[in-house]
Order: sequence, then structure tokens, then C-alpha cells
Amino acid sequence: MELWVRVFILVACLLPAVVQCKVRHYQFNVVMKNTTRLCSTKSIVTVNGKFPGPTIYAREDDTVLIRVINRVKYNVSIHWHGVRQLRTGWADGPAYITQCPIQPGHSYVYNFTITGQRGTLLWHAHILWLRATLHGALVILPKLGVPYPFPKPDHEAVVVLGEWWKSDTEAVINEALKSGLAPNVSDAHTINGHPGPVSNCPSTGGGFTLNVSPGKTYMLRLINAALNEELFFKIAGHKLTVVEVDATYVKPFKTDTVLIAPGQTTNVIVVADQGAGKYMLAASPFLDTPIVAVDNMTATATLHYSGTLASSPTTFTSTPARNATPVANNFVNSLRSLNSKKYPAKVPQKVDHSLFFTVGLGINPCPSCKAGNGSRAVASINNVTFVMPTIALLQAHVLKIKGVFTTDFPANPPFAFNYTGTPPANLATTTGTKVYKLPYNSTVQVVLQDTGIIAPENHPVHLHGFNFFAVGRGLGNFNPKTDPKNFNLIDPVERNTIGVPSGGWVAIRFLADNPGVWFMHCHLEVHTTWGLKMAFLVENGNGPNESILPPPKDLPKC
Ligand SMILES: *[C@@H]1O[C@H](CO)[C@@H](O)[C@H](O)[C@H]1NC(C)=O
Ligand SMILES: *[C@@H]1O[C@H](CO)[C@@H](O)[C@H](O)[C@H]1NC(C)=O
Ligand SMILES: *[C@@H]1O[C@H](CO)[C@@H](O)[C@H](O)[C@H]1NC(C)=O
Ligand SMILES: *[C@@H]1O[C@H](CO)[C@@H](O)[C@H](O)[C@H]1NC(C)=O
Ligand SMILES: *[C@@H]1O[C@H](CO)[C@@H](O)[C@H](O)[C@H]1NC(C)=O
Ligand SMILES: *[C@@H]1O[C@H](CO)[C@@H](O)[C@H](O)[C@H]1NC(C)=O
Ligand SMILES: *[C@@H]1O[C@H](CO)[C@@H](O)[C@H](O)[C@H]1NC(C)=O
Ligand SMILES: *[C@@H]1O[C@H](CO)[C@@H](O)[C@H](O)[C@H]1NC(C)=O
Ligand SMILES: *[C@@H]1O[C@H](CO)[C@@H](O)[C@H](O)[C@H]1NC(C)=O
Ligand SMILES: *[C@@H]1O[C@H](CO)[C@@H](O)[C@H](O)[C@H]1NC(C)=O
Ligand SMILES: [Cu+2]
Repeated sequence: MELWVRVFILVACLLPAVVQCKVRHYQFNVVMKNTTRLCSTKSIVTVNGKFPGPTIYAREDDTVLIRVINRVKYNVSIHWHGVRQLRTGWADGPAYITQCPIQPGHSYVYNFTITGQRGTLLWHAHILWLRATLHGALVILPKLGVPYPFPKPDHEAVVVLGEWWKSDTEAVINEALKSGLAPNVSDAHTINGHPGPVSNCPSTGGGFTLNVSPGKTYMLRLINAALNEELFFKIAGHKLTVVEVDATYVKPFKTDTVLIAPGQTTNVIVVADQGAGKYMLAASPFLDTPIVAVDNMTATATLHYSGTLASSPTTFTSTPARNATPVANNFVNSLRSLNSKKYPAKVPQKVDHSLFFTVGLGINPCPSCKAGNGSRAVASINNVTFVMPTIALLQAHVLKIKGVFTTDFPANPPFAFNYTGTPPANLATTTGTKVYKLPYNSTVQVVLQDTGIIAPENHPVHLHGFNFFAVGRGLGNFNPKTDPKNFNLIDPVERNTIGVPSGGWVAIRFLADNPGVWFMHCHLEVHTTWGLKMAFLVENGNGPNESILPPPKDLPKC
């Protein structure tokens, strides 16, 4: 190829819409950056000095190559949240699950192809609490020439919701692990990196502004990149039409309020039908467990119609209360897969592996935890608090390294109790690095049952490597005789992260068609740290097309 042709393709492939590129290259320099929010400056871990980090654009079928260069003092790994990673588990990113971390001064090229997915996802660090500031959007456009299954919006915008701590987030979690108690909550929520105006801190400024023109339509790609809080999102005076979640299309519906958990994404269409003015965008927490502390600050931003004076007043909106369970349920119960001819919902109709997983907290002894009076808070699935290995599980599996994990993760909790009633007297858990083994292409149902141990709480559970269908949801204890009769096996929502309702359960189904080791965990970082995590080991099928690829040459070493 002529040099100028190659240069043209290289440059064009950096622009999202121009051409269909087979390969897209990105370079992520992980660097410290001094940043001011809430009237205080701190040094944060960033990609390329940006907070939130850069947006990755790709089209369905593209191969994406991201060179991550670690120039900070922490070990780093990055997860492409929701990307299926078919046979490329090496590029999934969770530290000590699919790879050893990228150590300071080292680099690693994440190499994956986007197959059968289009929509909004996110990338974030998957080690320590670095994802507080190390995160950004991942926008997958449909193949060139393939339209959205809804009228094309005039414009699109990425809206990343997050949390901001005045303290260093590593200090926050380290302090908590030492005491055995819950970590401090954040000091503010953010919309595209900014909390919006905050009283007693005038220099915070007005926050993020979305400029709109009257009559035009806008698709907002909402992402919750917060560590520990589910969020409500609203725009004053405007309805939101939900068209996609977690990079799968849904039956469009109108709502005033979106509920979005950490790790989830939601595309909404907004029509700028108000003519003129300034309207508030707002994000505030949803946490319907009264005893759990919350950051109660509402982040705000502005929808600014062209031609409106900067000095004109902003139309205000209030968000639901932190414990507005009915608002949350109303949103979640409205979600349905599009299930069209072009985008069918391939819900597994029969189940090979039926699993029942309790998710919740516990209390274990910790002699050094003075503030916790010799105890520490933990979390578990089926009473197993996951212990991080020191060699990545995927490496141990593929290279047959013994002694790293066991394959006896239980399909059921050790004993049955009233999960949402009075908890048992003994709140201790067992510890271990256990995985659940699945044959290639088996169908799996997991009922995730919240427990009331310490307190019932909503847990947004994320599964790596797969999308699943949320076939059922209810309050109280799951009843295996009566509840499955009400399952939706036609058009349930398909996603990668789902909130297990406080004091209730959800049932998910997926096809284990992706060989590798796949993490499943609560996406509230505090609960992941406490051990609410496990992994599925999906065996290879027949021949190379049904087997994981060999490890890349530059895979980081432990
Ligand atoms: C951040 O600010 C501190 C104190 O002013 C300075 O020592 C440090 O070099 C700065 N770091 C960066 C990455 O700019
Ligand atoms: C990316 O992975 C594919 C296999 O899926 C391989 O053919 C290709 O050479 C890799 N590219 C780089 C730059 O490592
Ligand atoms: C956590 O909050 C407590 C109480 O406000 C404070 O004393 C402590 O310094 C905070 N910890 C960190 C790491 O900021
Ligand atoms: C938020 O919580 C703080 C600390 O618990 C409390 O002082 C404050 O009044 C609360 N603010 C709102 C708006 O509820
Ligand atoms: C630890 O014990 C003291 C004294 O009995 C009590 O006041 C405190 O609340 C306890 N702390 C925790 C975290 O249980
Ligand atoms: C479980 O406990 C709750 C709350 O006490 C109670 O309402 C419910 O009836 C109990 N369920 C069973 C199956 O015992
Ligand atoms: C969890 O395991 C611990 C340790 O084996 C045991 O003492 C406890 O009863 C178990 N709890 C539940 C709820 O299964
Ligand atoms: C995997 O299972 C699905 C659904 O049961 C089936 O359509 C597909 O042909 C199977 N694929 C292979 C490679 O066995
Ligand atoms: C593997 O997949 C490729 C691409 O889809 C196909 O061309 C090839 O025939 C398949 N090989 C086998 C052994 O199924
Ligand atoms: C970084 O990762 C390596 C490999 O797992 C490990 O040996 C080292 O202790 C880690 N460094 C820190 C600071 O945790
Ligand atoms: Cu949780």
C-alpha cells in the first residue's frame, strides 16, 4: 500500500464515523494528574491526564488494540466492561482473574474484537479502588450503513456519572480494611467530572453544560462509573426515552427518571422540545437500606438551549429520595429486550446448570481491627468470601498451574434459612478461591438471592464474558416451585449488570459459549473488596473455534 493511503486510513480510523476500520489503535498513558474539585486539589490516577478518561470509539466487528502504559506507582489493569471478549479472556482485565497487573513502567496491549454488540459500554481499572478516577466511555457504533432500530438522533453525547472523594481513594479503602468498618462515602457525585454548583465552594463553577438547539433530538449515552452508589438521573422539564441498556436494544419507553447502577449504561433520547431556557440535569443516590451511609449530594449540570442568555435562571428538578424503592422498581420493571427479527432475544429455554447464590454481608474475626472491636465486615456468595489469588486464575487454568484455585464453588448455600427474615446467629463466612466449572455451551440459570445478614441491600451484580437475560425478579425468598412459572422467557432485558433488589432476588440465564475464566461480582466496589465475588470456569469446546486463544506474548507476569 502507498504510504499516503496507509496514513489516511490510520487517521480516518481515529474518527468514529468516517470509515469501517478493521483495527483501531488507542494509547492509554496511565499518569497522575493534579485536579481541583470541591475547592481542593488532589493528585489522581488518570488515562492521558483526563477525568473522566478518553472515549473509545469503535464499530461492531472492529478489532481494538489499546496499549496501556503504566506510569504511576500502582499496579494497573483495565477492564472493558460488557465487551464479550469471545475467546480473548486475556484482554478482559480483572487483576489476578484474567491477567497479572501491569506493573509500574510496564505496558500491555489489550487486543479484542467486538462481535455482535453495539451501544454504550465503559472501561475502568479493575484493581484496588483505582476505577474511582480511571474510567471512561466505550462507544460501539453499528456496522457502517446499519441504522439504529429507532429514528437517528440529530446529536449524541456521552454523560459519565461518577463519585468524587476529597481524600485519596486508596487511603479511604486502606483505612477501612485496617479498622474492619465500612469505608467513608464520597464527598460528591459528578456529571462528566463535575459536581455542579456547590454551596460554600464558589470556584466549583457551573459544571457540565449540554448545549442544545430547539427541536433537535439528542441521544445521551449515560454511564454510571461511580464506585459505590446506584444513581437516579433526571432532566428538568424533559422526558427521557430509553432505547438501550448495557449495549443491547430495548423496547423504547418514556420515563422521568433513570435508575443506573455502577457498571450499567443507558441510552436515552431527549427531544429539545421546550424552545428556550436552561434546565437542570441531576444525579442523586438510590440506596434503600437506611443503616448504610450514603453520599447525599446531588450532582447537577445544565441543558442549555441555544439563544438562551447565560444569566437566565435554570429550571430546577428534584430527584427521588435515596430510599425511593417504588421509583427504582418502576424503572427496572419497564425494561424489555427489543426482541425484533433483526435483534432477537435468544433466551435459553432449558437449563443445564441451575444455581442458587445467596449474596450479602457477614462478619469475620479480625484481631488487629481495633475500631471494629476485633471483627471486620466481609461479603460473600453462598457464604464463601472470595480470596484473591496471587497468580491469575486464567493463567493457572490454561497453563495448568496447580494450587491456585479449587473447582468446588457451591451451587447452593450451605443451609437454607429465611434469607430476608431474621438472620442466623452466626454471621461468619468461609474463605476460599473457588470457581464453578461449566462445560462449553451449557445453559446456566443463577438465582441471586439477597440476604438480610447485617441488612438487606441492593447489590448490582456484574458478570464478565457474557450478557444474561433477567428472566425473573421478586421480593422475599425465591420459591423454586411457584416463581419460575412467572419467568419471562420471551423478551426479558439482556444486560451484564443487574441489581439484586434489597430483600429480594433476581433470576438470570446465559449460554456459556465463551471459554475462559469469568468473574462475577458485586459492582459496589466496597462489596467486591469485602469478597462478594466468584468466577466461572468455562471449559473449551471442540477445536480451536471453541477454545480460548493462547496467551499473548506481552501478557503481564506476576
Ligand atoms: C501536583 O502538585 C504537587 C504539589 O504542588 C507537585 O509536587 C506535583 O509535581 C504535581 N504533580 C503533577 C503530576 O503535576
Ligand atoms: C490480536 O489478536 C489476534 C488474534 O485474535 C492476532 O491475530 C493479532 O496478531 C493480534 N494483534 C496484535 C497487535 O497483537
Ligand atoms: C474518613 O472520615 C473520617 C470522619 O470524617 C475522617 O476522620 C477520616 O480522616 C476519613 N478518612 C479518610 C481516608 O479520608
Ligand atoms: C447529608 O448528610 C449529611 C451528613 O450525614 C447531613 O449533615 C446533611 O444534612 C445531609 N444533607 C441532605 C441534603 O440531606
Ligand atoms: C465496640 O465496642 C464499644 C464498647 O462496647 C462500642 O461502644 C462500639 O460501638 C463497638 N464498635 C463496633 C463497631 O461494634
Ligand atoms: C421470613 O421473614 C419475614 C420477615 O420476618 C417474614 O415476613 C416471612 O414470612 C418469612 N418467610 C418465611 C418463608 O418464613
Ligand atoms: C458460613 O460458614 C461459616 C464457617 O463455616 C459457618 O460458621 C456459618 O454457619 C455459615 N453461615 C451460613 C449462613 O451459611
Ligand atoms: C450452542 O448452543 C446454542 C443454543 O443451545 C446452539 O444454537 C449452538 O448451535 C450451540 N453451538 C455449538 C458450537 O455447539
Ligand atoms: C472457525 O471459524 C472460522 C471463521 O468463522 C471458519 O472460517 C472456520 O471454518 C472455522 N473452523 C472450524 C474448524 O470450525
Ligand atoms: C504488583 O503486582 C506484582 C505481581 O502480582 C506483585 O508482586 C507486587 O507486589 C504488586 N505491587 C504492589 C505495590 O502491590
Ligand atoms: Cu453489593
